[in-house]
Amino acid sequence: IFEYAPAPESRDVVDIRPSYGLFVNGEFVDGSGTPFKTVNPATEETLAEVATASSDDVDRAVQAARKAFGVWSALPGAERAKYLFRIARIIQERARELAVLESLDNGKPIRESRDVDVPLVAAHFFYYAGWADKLAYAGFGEPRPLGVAGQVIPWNFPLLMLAWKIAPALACGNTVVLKPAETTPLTALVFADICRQAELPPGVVNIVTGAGETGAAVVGHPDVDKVAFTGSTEVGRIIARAVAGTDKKLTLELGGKAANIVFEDAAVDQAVEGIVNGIFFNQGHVCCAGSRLLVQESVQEEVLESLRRRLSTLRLGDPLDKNTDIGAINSAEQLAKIRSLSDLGESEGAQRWSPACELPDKGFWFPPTVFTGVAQSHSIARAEIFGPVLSVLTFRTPAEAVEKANNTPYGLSAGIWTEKGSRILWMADRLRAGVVWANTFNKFDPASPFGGYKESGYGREGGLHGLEAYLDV
Ligand code: TXE
Repeated sequence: IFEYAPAPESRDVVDIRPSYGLFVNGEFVDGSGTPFKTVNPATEETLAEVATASSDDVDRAVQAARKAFGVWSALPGAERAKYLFRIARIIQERARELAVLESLDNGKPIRESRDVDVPLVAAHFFYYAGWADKLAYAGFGEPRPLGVAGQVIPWNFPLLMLAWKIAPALACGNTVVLKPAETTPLTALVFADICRQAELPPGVVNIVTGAGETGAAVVGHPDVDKVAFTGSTEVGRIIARAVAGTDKKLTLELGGKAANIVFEDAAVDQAVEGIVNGIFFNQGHVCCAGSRLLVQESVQEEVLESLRRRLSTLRLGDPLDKNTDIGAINSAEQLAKIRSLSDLGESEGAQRWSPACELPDKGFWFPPTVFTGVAQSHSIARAEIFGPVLSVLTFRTPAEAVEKANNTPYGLSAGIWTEKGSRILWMADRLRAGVVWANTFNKFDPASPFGGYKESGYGREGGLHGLEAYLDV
């Protein structure tokens, strides 16, 4: 499963067309809304013009999915599995193209899109292909697909979020209308081409591009049976309201403000790697990012000193350079949000530090940033910044660590660094988070369920639990 494509050297491996249409009923078609531009956030150059789906276009996509549902849901699971395996293999074959395009449209380092995103995308299709013919043995009684799934995804892991949503939906026999984020639509459209290449029956997967209005049209369409959303808590609330009082099923995966908790007995070098990976992976555009470091007071100085040294070795720059650790911020809007929350952190009294690092003239960039002297009441300890910004707090006892870690409206993930196994279990029992990592962070596996407590949403994606969202029992 984890066969990597050779390292991509340049953007020559992708053939970006000047304009892209919607993917409806197995074909690329024009949209009736005003097209929008998608830009490379590292250079601000326009990559392509992309169609906007109006509510009529969304209606056509939903009708295509409805029609395809009859055929797709009637196929034996083993037949659906063949398509999913085929899609997974084509993703591997086209891995270089997908990784380069993902880095161009999103700004993430190629090392991440090549070694993390794209292999995980293929792994999710392999994993759910394996379930397609075993649902009846998995404790679901007589499992029945729900119908048409309307799925709206964000820009931080464009292809991976698509895989999390489409792979389980198809394995269970549902059909899909998916809307990618407006700043990162391109890999979803290449995925549409992969569906064609795999000869997936027309209408089983439909991709409608556009902004929030297009997403609202998908969510609000009366013939959509299930809504799955990943994105901001604000939009999650709007969607929950739109779905309330209908018979649609809903899963939400929203924001986070995870605590990464380092005890005095932790292996410091390993913990520092985990802190760096926790908040600087993907420029911190990660819903489960370890954005709050809780470090035990007795080792605070040692950990911070080692963290500063490590951060001074990170390389920020061209996402397509294989040596780059930190790429571009996805959009001007996101950069403005990161800047304003960081400025607020400073004005509220926390101390700001970044390693010496030159930012390119063009594009959207923000240096890795660490705030110390952060109090729980500070905005940077509460709000999801969704950028490369770490807020450091301290604790003395395990009980205080639990209390501080849980002092957030979110509950998506948490990390624990300690050599004591009993402490890991004690902490994991008390942390109100859907995922708790021990001596690692941001580790994903298609067999593991992922999802939040509290304002981080509800429902699980991944693993056996990820199937529940797409089945009636
Ligand atoms: O998210 P939005 P944005 C958080 C993060 C970030 C903030 C804003 O803190 O800074 O949200 O990001 C579609 N009906 N996360 O503005 O708006 C939209 O087109 C239906 C956390 O990008 O929630 C896009 O496809 N759909 C997060 C998707 O929703 C609507 C990932 C997400 O966009 C809609 C991203 C509407 N009314 C941001 N309005 C995570 N949990 O990983 C917008 N959309």
